[in-house]
Amino acid sequence: MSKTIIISNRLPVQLQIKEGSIEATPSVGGLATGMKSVHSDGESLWIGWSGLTLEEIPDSLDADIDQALARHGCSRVDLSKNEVDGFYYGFSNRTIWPLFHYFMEYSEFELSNWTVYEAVNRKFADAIAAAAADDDVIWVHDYQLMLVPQMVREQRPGLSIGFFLHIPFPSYEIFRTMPWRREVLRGLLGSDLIGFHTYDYERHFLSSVRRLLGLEVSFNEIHLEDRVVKVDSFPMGIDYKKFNEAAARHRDMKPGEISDLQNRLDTHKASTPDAKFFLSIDRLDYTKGIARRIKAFEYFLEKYPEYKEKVRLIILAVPSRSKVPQYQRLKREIDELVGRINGELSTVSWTPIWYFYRSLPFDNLIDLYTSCDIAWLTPIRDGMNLVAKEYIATRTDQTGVLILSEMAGSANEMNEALLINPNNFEQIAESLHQALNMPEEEQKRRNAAMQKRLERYNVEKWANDFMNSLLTQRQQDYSMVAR
Ligand code: ADQ
Repeated sequence: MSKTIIISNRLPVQLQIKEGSIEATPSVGGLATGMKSVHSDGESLWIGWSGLTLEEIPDSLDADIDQALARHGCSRVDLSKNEVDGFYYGFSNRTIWPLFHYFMEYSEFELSNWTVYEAVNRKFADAIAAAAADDDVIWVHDYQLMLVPQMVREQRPGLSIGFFLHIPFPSYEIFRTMPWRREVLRGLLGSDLIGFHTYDYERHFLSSVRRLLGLEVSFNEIHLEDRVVKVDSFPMGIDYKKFNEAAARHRDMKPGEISDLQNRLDTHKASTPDAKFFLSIDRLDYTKGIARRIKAFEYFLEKYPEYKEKVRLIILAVPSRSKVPQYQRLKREIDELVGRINGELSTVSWTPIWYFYRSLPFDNLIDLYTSCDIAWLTPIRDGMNLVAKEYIATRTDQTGVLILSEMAGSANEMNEALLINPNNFEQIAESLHQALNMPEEEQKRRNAAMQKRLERYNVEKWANDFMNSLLTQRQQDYSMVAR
């Protein structure tokens, strides 16, 4: 029986060395949850980096780590500290990430980082080639591993290979500025199927393939000498049931089960009956537009001073890539903005911004989703944005308003949200005002439509659609060869 091999930069388990022994706990991230239906024991293998560098792994624990990972259906690719620096912090997050999110001025084109990126991609490809049986299906994930499909294809031409990009694919004019643009395209074209979140990203990719490689593209197929590569969009969903049911349980909680955070939120609401909470949740990343959102909040309070002491912005920023200078600068900027605005506007009974810089447990995430009247998510660019979908899924009574940036992939599927341009403060202020005054009936109508869609196009459907499309593509390729 053929198995599926999933490959991503990080494995879906966290390893920790505690008192000389190894602990492996499953991670709760979107990809890990999303792939649950594909990564069922025995029929699949997940290959990735464990999160520990070679220097951090004592020889004495080598075998224990392998065993711990094997119990979760995982196998590791080891990276040295230098490789993590050049491949992950370097090329992936200082070249590709900013460029693909249209932050051209942040993109660094360092040959030394590119060389490490290539070498690490080869490590992953070798690990796949060594582990794969002839009829296995390979699913490679994301921008850290764009050369892997072709590197595997060269060693194992018969394998069925799919690739999914979780971030935007930029327009040709942006993409062409990268010195290694053709190498990256050729790397991706080792796949049988390439998936994107939206049709726009797909279109940008096809345009780059046509213009940079001169290949024949018909509709959504690229014709190579010996194969056809299919390109398609698969908008990623969420585990709708998990969020919806967690919110329902949350609603029925007994007093002793309520978290400190929830108690604080409830106390504030009780003391100011018409108080409203705005919620902002993201990884701390310049693409998410957090600093601009805080400035827009200040602008909103200037324009509508009657909301002072009534609205509160709750910001949850999850620490991310803190070794990259732009992230450190952004952290300082946000700290300063929050400090200044709170310093200038706070009163004895009101702090306009509550700011958490940490990762919160799932239950606290549900506290926030269910307690906040307005989710305000304004990325400058975002491949999809799952937080927007999660917020809607938790609104069991269907109240609540989502204000969402047009620049998030999820805006395509969430037309009932208030869609805004994250650079337009005027429009944002009007949307906040509109959200605060939206009749409950209208909130429910909008959310019901979105919930229906999210429930149907959940993450399991996303994974299954991709896998089915990959399998169909493979069969077509076989029948072409047979002809
Ligand atoms: P991210 O940029 O990480 O993902 P997003 O899609 O919003 O962005 O996913 C974040 C995930 O982290 C959500 O599932 C959320 O629940 C979780 N999370 C957020 N805050 C948390 C907290 N404090 N504690 C614990 N968990 C928290 C990238 C792309 C996106 C794309 C996804 C999936 O940048 O555009 O949607 O991949 O393809």
